[in-house]
Amino acid sequence: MATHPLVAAFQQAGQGHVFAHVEALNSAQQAELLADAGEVDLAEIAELNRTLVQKSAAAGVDLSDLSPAPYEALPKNGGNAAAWAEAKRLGEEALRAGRVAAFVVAGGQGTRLGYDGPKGTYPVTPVLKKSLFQVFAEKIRGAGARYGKPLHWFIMTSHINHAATEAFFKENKFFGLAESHVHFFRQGRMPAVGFDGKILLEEKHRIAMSPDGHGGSLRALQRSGAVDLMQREGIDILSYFQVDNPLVRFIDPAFVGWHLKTRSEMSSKMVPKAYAGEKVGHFCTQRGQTVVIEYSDLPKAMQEETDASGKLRFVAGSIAIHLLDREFIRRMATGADALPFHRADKKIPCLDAAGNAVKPEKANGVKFEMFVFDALPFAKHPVIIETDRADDFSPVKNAEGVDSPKTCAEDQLRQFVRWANGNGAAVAADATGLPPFAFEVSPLFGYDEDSFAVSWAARSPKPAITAGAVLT
Ligand code: UD2
Repeated sequence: MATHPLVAAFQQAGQGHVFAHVEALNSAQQAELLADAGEVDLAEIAELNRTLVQKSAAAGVDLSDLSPAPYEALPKNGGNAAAWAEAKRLGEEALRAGRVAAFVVAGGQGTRLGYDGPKGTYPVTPVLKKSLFQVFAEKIRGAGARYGKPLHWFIMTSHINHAATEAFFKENKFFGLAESHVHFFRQGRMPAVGFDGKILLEEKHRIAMSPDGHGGSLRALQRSGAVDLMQREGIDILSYFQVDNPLVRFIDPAFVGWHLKTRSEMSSKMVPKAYAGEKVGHFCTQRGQTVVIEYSDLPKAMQEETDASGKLRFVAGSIAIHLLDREFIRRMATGADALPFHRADKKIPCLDAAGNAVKPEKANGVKFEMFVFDALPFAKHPVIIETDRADDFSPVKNAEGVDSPKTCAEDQLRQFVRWANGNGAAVAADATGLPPFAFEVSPLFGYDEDSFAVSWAARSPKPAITAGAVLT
């Protein structure tokens, strides 16, 4: 073992301590440690130590020359109605041609929600308590039926939840989707380091490794063969969304159309921020490029800055909904351009030099993550479009309060009421649009305003909307 080339490489890189306890390990454990070590790019870690770890925590984010990014406003907010209609037409054509696939990033740990299990298995709908994964699966089925082309769905997991995610789909018979159209792949991992740059051990036979951030999806898509599969299937647009947001319209013809007509390599949806300090990224322009500055990196004064009319200046919030061009993904994954890493200081359970377990009270090390929105500056012609928050964004992030299961279920209900009442139903609702009882619309009945209207028109008599009703 002492002569293994990996051990020598770690020693040479000043990381030899990773193998300090190797003599106490049995052969299976030694193999596990070697497998972990084999995943580590020592040159990359050395570079990150130099550029991120040995600097102050705030270093690394360039805030110079920032201005608010332009975006295509919705027609009701002054946008060009004819251009939006044309975009929708183009997007529908692309969907009918099967050029779009869905892609959810579901590798995160979901610690804030305090839920043990893959976040996609979390129950969210108001009556049937369908899981997030079921909601997405049924939206995909609904869209496949509407456009006459079953969509492919890519699901990125991490080493922490991969097996449990696959098992959940199997148990639920893929929620009626063809198994051949659902593709799971695991994202990459990065080792955590102490503030001294030394790689941390989780156990004597295990390096403290964590998912490499949702930006890791670009290289994982390429590595897993997803990009090649897209090419074989004639898919050139990947619709990216997060696992925590059941409202997301990831099959949105107008969005696809804007992406196509501007020849964009990466497109994003924005909502005007609900309040200055909302925890979303900010779309900005920096020396001619589109960038996203995360809420934690934009100084409070800039978050709160207003223009002459009193409106927030940096108003465009990123809700993590993007379209990615297939060949752009390939280029980002294999070419010279690479996403930067961000540093996150965390409490990382680990072993001390003597091999004793440490449960830190405060941050004791650094995790490295890539963010997918950092691809925007590399994309040609990126376009940002406005969307209605009520129709695209109500994530489940916290157990209580904002962005909780309660607010998310209420936002789903408000959406169902808008759809129903927009088609002549007369569901009572309070001033915020919330009905006095829970009911539910299956995505198979309607997954957006248009598909709902089609199903509603086809029904005679019209479905009764009462407490506990499920439109399916
Ligand atoms: C993200 C955005 C924020 C805003 C918000 C909207 C970042 C850094 N911030 O904040 O700007 O758009 O979402 O809801 O993205 N994930 C992986 N692998 C990883 C890490 C995360 O798949 O290694 C997935 C995770 O499963 C989830 C998504 O990425 O679907 C977002 O992760 P988060 O909950 O850490 O992001 P959040 O809420 O801090």
